[in-house]
Amino acid sequence: MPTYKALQADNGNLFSALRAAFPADLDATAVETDNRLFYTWRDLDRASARMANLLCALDLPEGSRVAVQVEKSVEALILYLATLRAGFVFLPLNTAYQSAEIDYFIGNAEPAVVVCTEKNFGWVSKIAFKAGTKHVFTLSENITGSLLDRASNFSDQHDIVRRDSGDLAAILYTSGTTGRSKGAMLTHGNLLSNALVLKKVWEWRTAEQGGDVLIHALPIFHVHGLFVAIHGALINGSKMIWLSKFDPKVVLEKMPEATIFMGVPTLYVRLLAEPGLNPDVAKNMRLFIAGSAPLLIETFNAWQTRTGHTILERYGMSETAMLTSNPYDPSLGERRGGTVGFPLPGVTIRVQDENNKAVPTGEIGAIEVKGPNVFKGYWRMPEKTAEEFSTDGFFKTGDVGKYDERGYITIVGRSKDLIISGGYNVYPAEIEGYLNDLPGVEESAVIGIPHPDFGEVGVALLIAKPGTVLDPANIVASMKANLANFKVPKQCFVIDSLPRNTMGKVQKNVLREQYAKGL
Ligand code: MLC
Ligand code: AMP
Repeated sequence: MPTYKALQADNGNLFSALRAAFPADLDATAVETDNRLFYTWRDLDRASARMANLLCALDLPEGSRVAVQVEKSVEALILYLATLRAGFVFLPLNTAYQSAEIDYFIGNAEPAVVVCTEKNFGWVSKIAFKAGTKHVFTLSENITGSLLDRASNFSDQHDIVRRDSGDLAAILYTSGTTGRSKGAMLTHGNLLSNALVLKKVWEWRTAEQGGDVLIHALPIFHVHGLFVAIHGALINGSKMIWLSKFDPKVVLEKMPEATIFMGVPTLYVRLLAEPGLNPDVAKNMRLFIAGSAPLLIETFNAWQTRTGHTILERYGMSETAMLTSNPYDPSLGERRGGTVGFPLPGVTIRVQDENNKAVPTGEIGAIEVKGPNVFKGYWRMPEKTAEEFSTDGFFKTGDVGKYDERGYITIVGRSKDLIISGGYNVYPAEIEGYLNDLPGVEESAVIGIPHPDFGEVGVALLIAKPGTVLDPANIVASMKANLANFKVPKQCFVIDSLPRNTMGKVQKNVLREQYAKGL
């Protein structure tokens, strides 16, 4: 009888590769949760089969999007796997998004299926049905909801739907410096190539090699928690300790049972604030990985002192998954704090000047990338896609950096006007657009300033219309009611005028200097 691996080998569906990597012992624990639930590999297989059968029974057109805004749970992970295995396109949405934001994403992506929490069903389903979505299911973190009820009627056997590596697997929305959010279209091949390359360079250990155990403490609606962490564990048949929410005390409690941890810099800052962080608690750990935002050298050094481990920093983005990594294997070089390491095998990175010529080593320029990990383009935005690629096919990341003489890359800034706060991206243009539409606001500028916990946070500067008095507290309340909470600037000041250059452009660098110590 042909083996499972042989049967699936010629299927480009990412789930096929993940499933083939499940360990031989399907009754071993695949996921353990913070409330002591244990899911075996067989559970993941059967539950994703049931959900995939449900999705397939809906008779959806090929390429249908499944938009999901639910709290983190193992069932949400199973929904992701089921969407892949049924051959549809997964569209994860941050749980902080409010109705205007969800209205845009659903209107733009036109998903055939929307899954939301039971609590939000009223307003989300209204938006979805208005946009033409036929099926709205619920899924709540306490393992209830119509999705699970309906799926329970289906078989737990399912043949993985065939997909080519160039077919879409996911759309991740990422905002732009101007205009609305863009959906980055990632293929099965993009995601699989990245998972395989990270397996190799981070030397993940399969069950047969003693097995890695990952503490999964990140949200699962962005590249870091959804792809890097989940694919990393699954493609190695490694167990995950699944935390519904990041809590430094729980991470420390679980650390002795784990070997790998991944976090945005804020997670490391918060762990360092715990007196219980010491070499003993981290003695079974093999690897600490950081990314999504710049890791301060102070954090990198403090981690070494407190745990004896050197954090491995890597760099990526929604459009490309992971691009670079510091070396895991010391024979390839040390992990250099303040750098994001070398381009991953198969990924080409160049640093260009404003005339599109490569800058010499050590000089700063625009980071551009080419490789099997680079996305297919922005959903229904061919012109925007064309703008973001060079004529010879490199994607323009919007990050600014340099190579050193040993080939390490350092990111020194961004040409895109973007604030990265606690690992979440906040686009000033979006917040300014909202503020400028408020009554009494003449104009506004949103800037990022350094913050000890979130790395960077937003500050809003407002100019009132003549004869109007603006109340910053009311403005903050209005933003909180309408925007995802992490986007709301931590402070709001009403000032007389914005500094401008001779071209009339607001000088955000001047404002940043002025307000750097604002909090
Ligand atoms: C929460 N708050 C934030 C915030 N997170 N403010 C600014 N920036 C953030 N990131 C605010 C809320 O608005 C709220 O304020 C208050 O903090 C408490 O909210 P909370 O939800 O209880 O916060 P907490 O659980 O402490 O969350 C902090 C966090 C979280 C760091 C754990 O932000 C997080 O999980 N970040 C990880 C993001 C991530 O996964 N990024 C990967 C992107 S992928 P108020 O005023 O409303 O009470 C990517 C590519 C790559 O970039 O390379 O990986
Ligand atoms: P996103 O679009 O949410 O995926 O965010 C991607 C952006 O996060 C990148 O373009 C970088 O600006 C930033 N980023 C990711 N990893 C790092 C890192 N290690 N250091 C600095 N910036 C990073």
